[in-house]
Amino acid sequence: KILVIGACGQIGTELVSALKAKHGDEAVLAADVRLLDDVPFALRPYVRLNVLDRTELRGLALKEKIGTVYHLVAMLSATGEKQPLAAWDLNMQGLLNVLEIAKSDRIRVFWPSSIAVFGPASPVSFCPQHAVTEPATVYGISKVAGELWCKYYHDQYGVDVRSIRYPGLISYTAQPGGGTTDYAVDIFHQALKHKRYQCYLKSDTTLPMMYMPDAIRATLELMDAPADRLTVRTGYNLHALSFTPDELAREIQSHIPEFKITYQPDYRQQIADSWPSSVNDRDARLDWGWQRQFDLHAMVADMLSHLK
Ligand code: VAH
Repeated sequence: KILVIGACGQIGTELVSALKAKHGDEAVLAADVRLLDDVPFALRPYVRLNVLDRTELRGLALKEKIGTVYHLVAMLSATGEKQPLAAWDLNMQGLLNVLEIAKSDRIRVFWPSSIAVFGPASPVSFCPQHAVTEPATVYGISKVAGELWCKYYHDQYGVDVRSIRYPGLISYTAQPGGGTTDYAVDIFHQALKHKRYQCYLKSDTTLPMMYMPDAIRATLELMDAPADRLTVRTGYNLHALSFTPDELAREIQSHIPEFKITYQPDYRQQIADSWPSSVNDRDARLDWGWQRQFDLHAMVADMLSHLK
C-alpha cells in the first residue's frame, strides 16, 4: 500500500488522485495533521498522522503494510523565514523519521526537494545539477540537508529514496501555502474574481516554474524508473518553464484583456532574488526520459479553463 504524508497540501492533493488512478482507490492511504472531518472525500481513505511521532508513524506503516511513502510535509520558503527553527524541526525530523522506517521496514520513499537548494553563489541560468548550493533560506537549508540525508540512507543502508528539485508549482486544485512562488497561482484567482492583482515580486523576476500535471507525471516516472538508471540520489533538477510576473500577466491578458497587475515587492523579493532563473535538467532527461509538456501558453489556458 502507498502512504502519502502531507496529503492535504498543494502537491499531496494531486498526488493522491494520480496514485489512485494508477493503483486503485484502496491502494493509497492519505495522511496529514488535519482532523478527518476537515478533509475532502477525495482524500479518503485518510488517517490523521503526526509525522514527528516516529512510533505513531512506524505503527501505522506496519499495520497498513506500507511499501512506499510519498513524504510531502514541509514548511515552505516564505513561512520558514518567519519561524526558522520550527521550519527546520518539521522539515528535517519528519524526513528522518520517514527514512528510519524506510531503513527498518524496507519501504521506498519519494521526497520533494526544491530549486531553493540553490543560492546567490549558484549560476543564475541553467543552473547545473551539481552546482554549489548555498541557500539563503531556512527552507533551502533544510532541502540541502534533506537531500544529503536521502543520499546517505541510500548509499549506507540501501534505502530506495528518490527526489526531485521542484520549481514553483502551479495548480488549480489545492492552493500552495507559504511559498515565494505562490503569486503564480493566486494571480489566476484574482484575475478571474477582480480582474486585477497586486504582485509581491518585481515585474522582471524570472523564476523556474512548472504546471502541476507535469510535476505529478515526473514524480510517477521517476518512481517507476529502474533503480540502476538513476545517477542522482540527492534531488533531480527539473526544468519546465521560466517566466516573470510580467510575462505571466501578459499571457493572462490575452484571455482577460482588462486584467491589470500592479507591483508591491515585499520580503519575498529577496528570497526570489537568491534563486536561479532556470536549471539544467540534463540528468533527468538522460536517466529517465524527463520531458516537459506544458509551456506557458498551454498552462495559462488550462488553468483558466478549470477556474472559470
Ligand atoms: C516555495 N513553492 O515557493 C515553493 C518552492 C521553488 C519554490 O520551493 O517555497
